[in-house]
Amino acid sequence: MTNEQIDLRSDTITRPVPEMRQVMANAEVGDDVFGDDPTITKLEAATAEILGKEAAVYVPSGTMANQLAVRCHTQPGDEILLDANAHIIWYEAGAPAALSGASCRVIQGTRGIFTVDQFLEALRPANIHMASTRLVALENTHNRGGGSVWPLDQLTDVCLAAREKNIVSHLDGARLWNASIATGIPESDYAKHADSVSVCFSKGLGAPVGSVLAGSSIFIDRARHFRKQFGGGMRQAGIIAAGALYALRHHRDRLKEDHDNARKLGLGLAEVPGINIDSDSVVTNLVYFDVEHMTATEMVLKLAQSGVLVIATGPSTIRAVTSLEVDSKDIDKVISKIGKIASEMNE
Ligand code: TLP
Repeated sequence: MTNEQIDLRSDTITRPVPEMRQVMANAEVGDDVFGDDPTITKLEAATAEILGKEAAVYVPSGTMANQLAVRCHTQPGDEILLDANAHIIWYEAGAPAALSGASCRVIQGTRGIFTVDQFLEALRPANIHMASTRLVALENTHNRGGGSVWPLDQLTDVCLAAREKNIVSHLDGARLWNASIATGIPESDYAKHADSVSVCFSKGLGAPVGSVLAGSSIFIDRARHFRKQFGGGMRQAGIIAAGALYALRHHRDRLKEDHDNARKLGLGLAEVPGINIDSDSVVTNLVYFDVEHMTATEMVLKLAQSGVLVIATGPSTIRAVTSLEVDSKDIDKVISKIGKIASEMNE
């Protein structure tokens, strides 16, 4: 990656800042499979506290955190209910079926968010022919929903209705930090009625590796067993956990900058002929827009030639993600480069 490039492919591209690298280099470590890594223990405790949960376990990725939740909450043959655009369905390589023998049934939410009525309507009657719905999974913020944020009441209603129906709930909070910064609602309020919650340090928070899964102590003990089974037991991983701990302490508040930059990009793109975007829909750090007169892939290639990296998420849809790797001046450049390409296509 050259310095001239502006990388908006994801917030996963964020690299550790010098202070973070310093604390990583100096981290106290031990064998975490034996429970001996003090830095990991500290990270797990700090994260559990922020989320208001009894316990937490550090894992290599958001995917593993979600899939441990699926594995712990379901038996082979069980069914998971989730929004049709959920990360668990789109980007986790078919893991519920492969690793847990669980099937997914989708609810057509709006920007990734569904109502308690939609949830209740999706429930199956008790009948020997049917799969048992065991788990409902929610995502906040919602990635393919455009970084949308669940209204707290709506999320709470779904979790409580699920509990009443003897269905457990999991919150994919890879970007829960962004939801909290956008609304001022603490992470623990979003997590309160979910049986488990996963959060990532390697996205907007800027740590190089890692996620945490949190829940009750009994649930986390089970998750530790399956983490080992999935090959996610790490040894002196305090080195990377130190980066996550640094991110937790120092990088949450600065997510507001990413949101401001995303909003600026959304507003700027709304003025570009040939680009379709509802700029009001940009509420966190993810910006989705549609191109006219060309395919998304063509736009992605032309932008890459001009030093701007984004990804196509549909035939005419593009995602751009702001992070600590880009600043407000970069956003001006991106708007003008997209404007130039779009106007050449309109000619
Ligand atoms: N999302 C990545 C890609 O996988 C698409 C990205 O660039 O946005 N939950 C949500 C909501 C996510 O957005 C992601 C990562 C994950 C889970 C998985 O995290 P990792 O990549 O650490 O397995």
